[in-house]
Amino acid sequence: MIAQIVPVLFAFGANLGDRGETIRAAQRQLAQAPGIRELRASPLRETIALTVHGPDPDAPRYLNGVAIAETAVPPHELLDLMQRIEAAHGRVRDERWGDRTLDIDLILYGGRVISDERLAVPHPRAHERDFVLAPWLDLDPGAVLMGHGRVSDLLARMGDTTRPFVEPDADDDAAGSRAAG
Ligand code: A4P
Ligand code: MG
Repeated sequence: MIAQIVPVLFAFGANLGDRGETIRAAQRQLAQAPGIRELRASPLRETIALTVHGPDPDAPRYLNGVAIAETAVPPHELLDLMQRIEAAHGRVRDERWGDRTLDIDLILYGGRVISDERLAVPHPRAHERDFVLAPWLDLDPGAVLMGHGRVSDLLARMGDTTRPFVEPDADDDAAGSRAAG
């Protein structure tokens, strides 16, 4: 059987280490993986940590972003790949919703509904999370979340507590040497 190519949506979160660099590196690794193409990543946003006790303004802030791509990789193989990339960036799993160097979630896999012991897609909590919806809206102002409607409406209803994040410019060194010269 020839695998079908489907659009997918990934979400990324990090609140330990060099958050932005980790997320960008993970996105490059996904983009270069066999069977994944056309990856387009959102701007990153700075967000308040949501813990099992609720939002915690004293916990290290997260950077969050999303990326869309096209793939023929089956969903559970994609999850394996995501978890290998998390592990390569030092992800440790101890407490649920605990601090982490990198979390990659699969929000959508084409129009598929998956619910088993390893994978729930569409991601069951995406619709109530500004840190997923806001960067998605940055990337795609017309975005629609399967089963929940327009992302702009969802976000307007819940309120957006995220903040744009200005990433260090990759050309900083060049700019610095220009300024110095
Ligand atoms: N799993 C099931 N469905 C999926 C999916 N669609 N994508 C399973 C990825 N994984 C999925 O995940 C636990 C298990 O979920 C995996 O083994 C996989 O088989 P995990 O990454 O080990 O643990 P987790 O992320 O702590 O758990 P959970 O419940 O998935 O967390 P959430 O709901 O993703 O929330 N606050 C801010 N500001 N920003 C964040 O990004 N993220 C979380 C994690 C909490 N607070 C946050 C943020
Ligand atoms: Mg996760």
